[in-house]
Amino acid sequence: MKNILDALLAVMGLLIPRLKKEDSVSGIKETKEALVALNEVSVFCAYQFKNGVQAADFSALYSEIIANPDFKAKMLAAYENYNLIPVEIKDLDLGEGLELAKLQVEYVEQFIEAFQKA
Ligand SMILES: [Ca+2]
Ligand SMILES: [Ca+2]
Repeated sequence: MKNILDALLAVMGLLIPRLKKEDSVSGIKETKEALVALNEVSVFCAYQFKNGVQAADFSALYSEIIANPDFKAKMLAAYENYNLIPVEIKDLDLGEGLELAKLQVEYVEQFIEAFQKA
């Protein structure tokens, strides 16, 4: 599985710069930050919800945001300028779309790991 993902990521990495349009005005910074935050929270919840969903899981998420500076920074980055996301999506070219897909593929392994660990 890991080899397939690595190969896929390598191909995407090669294609992305070739598919960017010159007239693309806005990048995908804000969209990427939001996607990262969504994935980080989802991976965290995948671990927490393993034994069913309890109220304590949400306070665990809160504690994680407070206690883990890296996690907190990702949440803050997602919140900052999130209102620009629709503009970025409207200006999305194929290369940028693929870049977002690549980011998502990079998380697949973490999700598999989260669901496998009992
Ligand atoms: Ca942001
Ligand atoms: Ca763009």
